[in-house]
Amino acid sequence: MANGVDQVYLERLKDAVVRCDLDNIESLAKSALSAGVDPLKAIQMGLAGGIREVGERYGRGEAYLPELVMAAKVMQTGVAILEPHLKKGTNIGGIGTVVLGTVEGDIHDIGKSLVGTLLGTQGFSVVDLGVDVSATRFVETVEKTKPKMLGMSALMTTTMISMPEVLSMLASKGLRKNLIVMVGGAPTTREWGKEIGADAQAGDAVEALSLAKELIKGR
Ligand code: B1M
Repeated sequence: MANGVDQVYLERLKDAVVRCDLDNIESLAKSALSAGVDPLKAIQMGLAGGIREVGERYGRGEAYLPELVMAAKVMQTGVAILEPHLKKGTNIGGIGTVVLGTVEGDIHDIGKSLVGTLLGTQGFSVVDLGVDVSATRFVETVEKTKPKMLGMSALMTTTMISMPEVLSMLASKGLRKNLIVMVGGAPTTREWGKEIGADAQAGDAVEALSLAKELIKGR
């Protein structure tokens, strides 16, 4: 739950993304930190709320691509100020390696990067392959780095369909058995995760972190 001061900042951050206010986002994010707003809350409930709103407008044809690009830039600028202040755990890098990437044909990286950052602050060693990652590259990286978990992100209904391809390529190379596979991104669901044979699907970065910890503990 957000208190009154938090609520004011969360609204302002959200509003700054919706209005594409690149000039003031840095100072606003810094003021939110000085006022004691939790940086994760500021990202998830403030900035991300704004980008979702712009995305919905875009989906309804009420906003255009340049606005989407600009709003994403505002969000990324805010995230860059807030991220270094995310609370860190004590076991940095010690829990195990996670290979992470956005699937082929998809260049959305804000949510995936947030998942990576959060895992990184809480003890995972993260190999972030970036965006537009081919199935072959995912599989080769798993082969090389032997991670405990592979995480795939997709933001589009048209790109999430490459997730099962990665899973079957992993299986055919005998790499699936000891690997936890997590999928995520706005169009993915629990049902989708089950259908394609992933071990987990997470709706946001906080859930991704707790599921990853739980699954790794259970191995
Ligand atoms: Co794009 N875009 N976009 N876009 N964009 C969507 C996804 C869309 C739903 C907008 C809409 O129409 N309403 C739509 C997809 C429709 C579909 O499904 N087919 C869309 C489209 C169509 C496009 C283009 C095709 C537009 C065009 O060029 N005509 C194009 C695609 C290019 C490509 O990929 N090939 C495009 C481009 C862009 C921008 C570059 C402008 C920008 C991305 C900038 C960037 O990432 N660097 C952008 C943005 C910003 C969006 C929306 C508005 C917001 C995405 C975002 O950053 N959210 C998006 C609408 C939406 O999602 N509602 C939209 C904030 C972020 C914190 O949340 O990414 O959901 P999210 O991540 C969350 C969870 O999903 C979860 O945790 C994260 C943090 O809490 N999660 C995981 C994510 N990955 C996970 C992995 C896990 C676990 C959890 O485990 C591994």
